[in-house]
Amino acid sequence: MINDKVLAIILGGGQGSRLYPLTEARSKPAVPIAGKYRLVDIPISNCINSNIKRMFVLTQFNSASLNRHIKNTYHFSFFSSAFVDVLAAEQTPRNKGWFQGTADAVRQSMHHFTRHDFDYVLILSGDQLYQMDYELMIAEHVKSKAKISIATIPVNAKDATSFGILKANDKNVITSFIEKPDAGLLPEWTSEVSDEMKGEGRNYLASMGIYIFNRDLLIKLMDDPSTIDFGKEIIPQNIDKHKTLSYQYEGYWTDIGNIDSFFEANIGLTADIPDFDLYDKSKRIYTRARMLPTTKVSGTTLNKTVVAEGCIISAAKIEKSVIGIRSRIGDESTVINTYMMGSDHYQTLEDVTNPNVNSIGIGARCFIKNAILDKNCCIGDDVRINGGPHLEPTETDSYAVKDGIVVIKKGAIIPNGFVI
Ligand code: ADQ
Ligand code: ADP
Repeated sequence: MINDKVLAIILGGGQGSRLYPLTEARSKPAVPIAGKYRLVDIPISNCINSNIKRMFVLTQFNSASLNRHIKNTYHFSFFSSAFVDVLAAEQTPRNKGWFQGTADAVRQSMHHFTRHDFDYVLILSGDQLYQMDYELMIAEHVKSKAKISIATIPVNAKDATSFGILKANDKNVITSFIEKPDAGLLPEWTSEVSDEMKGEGRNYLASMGIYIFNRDLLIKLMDDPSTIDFGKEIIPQNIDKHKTLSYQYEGYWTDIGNIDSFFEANIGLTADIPDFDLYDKSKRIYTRARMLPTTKVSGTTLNKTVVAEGCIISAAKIEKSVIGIRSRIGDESTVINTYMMGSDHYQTLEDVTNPNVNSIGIGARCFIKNAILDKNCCIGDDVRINGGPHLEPTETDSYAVKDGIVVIKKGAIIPNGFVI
């Protein structure tokens, strides 16, 4: 089977601080999403669902929570060749430290890959929300005898400046590529897209940052240490030299690399029919099996809300929110448009009733709107958090405001009556 010849490399994140403060104490792939998953579960699940069984996750630093999550989640049969290995940037006599960019990350880890038997490398981003069958893309790549393939998606002019934009001929071979063009250049970069996409104003073909390379070519390209990034150097420098295919995808796909898009993607799960479908058996998203008890709710009006396992909720109202595992929300509280990640453990009954111990979760009579509450936060009673564009960007020890969204840091203690 062709997929046995594929090695997947998941780019887990650079030094970038776009998801800060969620990445203050953990590496990006370990950031919790959708109430019970981690970012890295998305590309790993897509690989498993596409019958790709060998995966490396490249990360800038070795976080305990990422290793624990991978170790506790992805158990493969003793008789299977499947694995998920985390490779953190390491100091060696040749490499002095951090990965400088995406291509540099792959270059520095090349010696780990070449030990394996493979013909194709599938390179994936670690911060995108989508469900894609890579098997189809690999089949197109092999059929067309391309050396490189790039998954592409039509986008509108507003988004086009944040992506690699390309043009392809009628055989889907890429003829030109520009990384994140200035708005002024856009008129030269429109493509022929389907009527449906045209109707939505999506006239530009963007790179999804998902690449297939033939093994020999990747090894050769990684020999040149001056190339740092795929989007900035490797792709633009090689489309003329090696046949590069555009594999067009029109399903749901979104980049969740910053706080704003991360927040929107999570809250998007509360829609009647979410774009990202967690309820499709054939596209299952895997995560750690935790054996948590059921969620208990009393006296709460829940509207368009997703609640994970093991929660204890007695709030007045929760609306358009994602409530993560083991969350506790107290009497008469209101939570609107909020992603609460939940907690790593339960406190004992004595702790919960002891006024001298901070309770994990949201206390009584709180009002929380437009916020992300990282894990294990202790929000006291009568706290008011009202995020929105009226708030200036700011940061304290316990919270940050980014794009008007209030992010309460992991384990932060917000005292009774506090107002943001
Ligand atoms: P960006 O997303 O801006 O554009 P980049 O910052 O290189 O590109 O990130 C790509 C992926 O690699 C992300 O998952 C990121 O976290 C990870 N990453 C970045 N630096 C890394 C490092 N040093 N070590 C490990 N992982 C790292 C890219 C392409 C565009 C394309 C968009 C689509 O360059 O052409 O349109 O992706 O999202
Ligand atoms: P994150 O990546 O969200 O920061 P971690 O993976 O580091 O989280 O922490 C989650 C793990 O920590 C879980 O395995 C949980 O069992 C454990 N844990 C954290 N704090 C406690 C605690 N106070 N008591 C028991 N277990 C804890």
